[in-house]
Amino acid sequence: MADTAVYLRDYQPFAHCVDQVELTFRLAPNSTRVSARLHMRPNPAREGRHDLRLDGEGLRLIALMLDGRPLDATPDDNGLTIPAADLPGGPFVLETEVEIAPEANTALEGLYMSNGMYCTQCEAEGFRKITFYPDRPDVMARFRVRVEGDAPVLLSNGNPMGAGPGWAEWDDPWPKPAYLFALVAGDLRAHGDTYTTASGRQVALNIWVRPGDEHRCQWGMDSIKRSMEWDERVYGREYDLDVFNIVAVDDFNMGAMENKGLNIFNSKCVLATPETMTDDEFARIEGIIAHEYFHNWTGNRITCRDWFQLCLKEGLTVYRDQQFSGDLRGHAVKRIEDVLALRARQFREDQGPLAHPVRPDSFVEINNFYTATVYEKGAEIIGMLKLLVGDDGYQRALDLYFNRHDGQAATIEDWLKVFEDATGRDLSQFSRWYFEAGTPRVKVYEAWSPGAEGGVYTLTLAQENPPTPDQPTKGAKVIPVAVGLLNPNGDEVVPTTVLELTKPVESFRFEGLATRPVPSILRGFSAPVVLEHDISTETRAFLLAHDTDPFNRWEAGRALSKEVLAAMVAQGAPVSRHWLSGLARLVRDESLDPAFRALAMRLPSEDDMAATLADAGHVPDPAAIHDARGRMSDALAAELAPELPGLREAMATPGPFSAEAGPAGRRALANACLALQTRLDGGTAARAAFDAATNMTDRLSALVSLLTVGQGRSQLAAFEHDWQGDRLVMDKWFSVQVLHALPDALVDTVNRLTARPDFTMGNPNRFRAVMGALSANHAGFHHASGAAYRLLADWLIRLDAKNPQTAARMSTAFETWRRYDAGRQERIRAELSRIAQTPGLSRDLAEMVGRMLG
Ligand code: 0A1
Ligand code: ZN
Repeated sequence: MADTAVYLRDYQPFAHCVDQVELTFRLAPNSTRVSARLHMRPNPAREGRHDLRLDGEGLRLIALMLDGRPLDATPDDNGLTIPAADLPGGPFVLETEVEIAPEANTALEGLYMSNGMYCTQCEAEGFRKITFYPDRPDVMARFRVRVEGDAPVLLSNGNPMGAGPGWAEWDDPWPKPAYLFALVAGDLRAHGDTYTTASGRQVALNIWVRPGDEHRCQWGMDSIKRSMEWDERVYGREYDLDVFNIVAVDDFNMGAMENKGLNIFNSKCVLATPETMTDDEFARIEGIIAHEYFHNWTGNRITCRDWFQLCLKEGLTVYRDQQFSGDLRGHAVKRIEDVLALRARQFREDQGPLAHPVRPDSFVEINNFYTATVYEKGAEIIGMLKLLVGDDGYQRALDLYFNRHDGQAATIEDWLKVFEDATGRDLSQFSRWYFEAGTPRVKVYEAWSPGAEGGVYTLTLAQENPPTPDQPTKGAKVIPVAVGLLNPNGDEVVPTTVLELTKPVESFRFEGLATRPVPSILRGFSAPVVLEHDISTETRAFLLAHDTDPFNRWEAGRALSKEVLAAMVAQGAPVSRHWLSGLARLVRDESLDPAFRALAMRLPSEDDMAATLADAGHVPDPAAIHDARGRMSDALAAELAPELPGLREAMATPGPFSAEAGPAGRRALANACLALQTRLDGGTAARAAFDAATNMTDRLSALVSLLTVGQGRSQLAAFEHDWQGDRLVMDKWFSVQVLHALPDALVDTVNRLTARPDFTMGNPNRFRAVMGALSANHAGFHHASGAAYRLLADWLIRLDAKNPQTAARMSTAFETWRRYDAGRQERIRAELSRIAQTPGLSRDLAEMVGRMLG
């Protein structure tokens, strides 16, 4: 399919303004009628008279009227044009009536049905599948919505204006773009509460769920209230409607959506009880609820001028949700988790064929740009800005942003300008972070000259900005490098200082030092770069033992683990004693947060190791990585063997379950110990733990510990027996079997699971549970036979015909293909080509595969 790209440089304001939208929905699964009255006028920002172009896809036009008179116009595949000659020079009312079929909508964009319930997903361009409309974020209008249908609950954005049997009306006083429109109708039950804002506004809070799920809403409700309180306290932002509704939907392409006053959530991202969800999931739910809630200001009140500016709302909102979770759950552990995710997803993207700038300048399908780069690197850029301008500067800039741009559709240039105006800083060089793709590399050189007055330590930093698709050369970036210096006893002699690297190479002097210091560089991961610092294993072990910056302490252990693993894979080296004793000491250190100790015990993933080896010029061998990683775990288990049972006991969390960070961290450490114990005791402890577990965290950990050593059949059966009626829990059951299948057994495992009647492509969660795990099982996916590549490609082709968005997202499993040996590369290339040649392939998947093939 020869789809053309959209370019940022072609942006023009829309030729008309929409002041008010009145929508009426008459719901029916196969023939929903949507009537729209658009109150419009020419846009004074565009001179002259212009045709009116409305977007519209898959709509059956029934009636079209202009100022009460029928109008004759024929839609094309993408919309409807009303010639300028047919329009009056001033304000006018355009009325349309269309018919759509939500039940036939398997793409889950626009209005669709999930388990008998109507729901919508309009971001990015789904509203055009509901009615003819200028479906672009810079067209902001007030919406009034009437919903008619036989469902007991009928919801839309804004405040309720009235309801009766079979109808409800909603009014949203805040102008918004169409992508924030939402409608939900179904047999739903509310878990309700209220919140009083700082200025005394009473807000009704509801989480709407299917009957029977009411008891799974308490954590979500607590998370809403925490988010509201935090945004008032930290950013001075209050909620601005009488109601805040969240709806849990089973079939949803993404995590959740920030529709004004009516957030729609994938049920997996909001419903939780201790019996059904793990601690990690509780934390994730809290973070996603915060994220969607925070969008009310950063996304809804101030939205994006066009989709190239997506990071304006997403990067900032991710940054805010990370701050929130850090405040609630501890900053050190949160930062480590965020950096792990950044490296696993964003670095992987930024260093491969799908690399793109945080603010791209062209796209074929915007849904393909909801990426780790736009979201997570977008958030990192904000963290860097805050470091550079300081906490006060950041606060002044944000206050100015909200004052200046409230009610507007803004750009990255607007965003940078508020920082310039609030702080006086020139950000033109810094802006490269938004416009240039790729992960910068920073090399470190050290020099030491002793002297009678104290020695001088010089740190030289050199940056390199590697080429990425369409961007062969780049300028130097502004890189904040947070540095601290330790003396050989481990005392901090220079506290954390932010060095600003702005040139290709720059030196920084530290004077008056008694002894040669040990540097701790890039503290807190102050910039999203690859740090290249040749230091000895002893120095890494020293930092692991002494660094006063918790992030860098963890980072030292991580770097050490990778070095050891790389040597084991590439040179057949034995497990290093340095690593073993350093890590064991940290695990035993009771002064440290258990969550931190658990994170330190987590070995680099196989994918991460493949990336590391490829980066060092080796061709990664997935089977060898898998084996070496197993041997490393065995060695750690042997090292800690005598202490494991005691450690687990010490980490017990008696009393009622709590998903807060403290008890969750203790469970994480106890379960990390159980995983090691299982490698030694033939599964005795894990079987007992599985039987004794009273929450999903402990139960699933015990099951995974067993699966990892090739056991757990009867536990899988018990798990299935207990949870077969629960879709969200069964997703875990599907997923863990695939994720932990032995490499040779992976394809058979997937085939066995997909043959079950409860495997369905229609539910993205279930599809991802299996196919996401297929590609995450590194050694199995990259099995030399290529069978797993073929299997995934087959399923992506099948899914694409129904749900292009999710198929395209999941195709990123192949993005690292150039890392591997010629045989594997050839096999993956063949699968990508086969996908590309599939007749009728979606624009979504075609774009992704085209970019990966390069
Ligand atoms: N804005 C949402 C993410 C989102 C994007 C697209 C979707 O469907 C195509 C759904 C959700 C967020 O950042 O949470
Ligand atoms: Zn978002």
